Amino acid sequence: MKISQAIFAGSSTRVAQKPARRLPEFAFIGRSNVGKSSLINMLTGRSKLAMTSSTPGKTKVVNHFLINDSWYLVDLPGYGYAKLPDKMRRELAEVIREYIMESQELVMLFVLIDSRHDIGRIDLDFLSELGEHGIPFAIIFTKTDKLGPVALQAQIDRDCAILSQTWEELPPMLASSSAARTGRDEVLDYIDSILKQL
Ligand SMILES: Nc1nc2c(ncn2[C@@H]2O[C@H](COP(=O)(O)OP(=O)(O)OP(=O)(O)O)[C@@H](O)[C@H]2O)c(=O)[nH]1
Ligand SMILES: [Mg+2]
Repeated sequence: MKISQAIFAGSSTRVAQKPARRLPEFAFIGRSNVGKSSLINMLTGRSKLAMTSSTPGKTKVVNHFLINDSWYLVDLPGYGYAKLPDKMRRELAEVIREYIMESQELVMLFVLIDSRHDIGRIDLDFLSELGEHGIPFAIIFTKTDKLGPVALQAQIDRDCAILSQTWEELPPMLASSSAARTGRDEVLDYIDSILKQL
C-alpha cells in the first residue's frame, strides 16, 4: 500500500474527544521508548509527524493521523515506565485503557516489543488483558537493526516459546526497524489486507 497523504488529525485523552470521523483505526502500543512514534514516522515517510524522544514517556496523549483520507494511524502513550510519578502513570494507563476498550473504530492494535530483550511480564500481562477483552492484536518486534539476523530469529523464537506458555495460538508477528527503514512494506501490506476485509 502506498501512503500518499498523512495528516495530524488531533490529540485526545478521552475517547469522546477523538476525531469525529468514523474511520478504521490502527493503533500502536508498547512499553515506553519501544519505538511507537518512530514507527509511525517511518510508515508515513514523515520524519517529524509523531514526536519522538530518547527519553521514555514522550507521548502522553492519543494522537490520530489521517492516512489517505480513509483510515487512521493512532500513536498511543507507552506503558511500564517506572520513573514517572505515580499519579501520571495512573493517568496514562487510564488514557490507554479507555482508548483500547472503548474506541469503536479500533480494528487492530499493534503491540510493539523491543527485539533486543525477552518479552517481559508487563507485556505478557498487557496481552492477557487484550485477550480477556477480545481486542485483536499483532506483535511488531522493533529496533531490529540492533541485532544480526541470527540473533533476531533466536530472540523471536524465545519470545514465541514464552508466549506459547499462555497462548494456544500465537498472534501475527512482524518485525521492523525505523532506523534501517525495514518492515515498512510488511506492516503496510498487513494493514491493507485488513482494510480489504472490512
Ligand atoms: N536503533 C533504533 N532506535 C530506534 C528505533 N525506533 C526508535 N528508536 C529510538 O528509540 C527512542 C524512542 O523512540 P520513540 O519512537 O519516541 O518511542 P515511543 O515508543 O514512541 O516512546 P514513548 O512515546 O516515550 O512511549 C528514540 O531515541 C528513537 O530514536 C529503531 O528502529 N532502531
Ligand atoms: Mg511515543
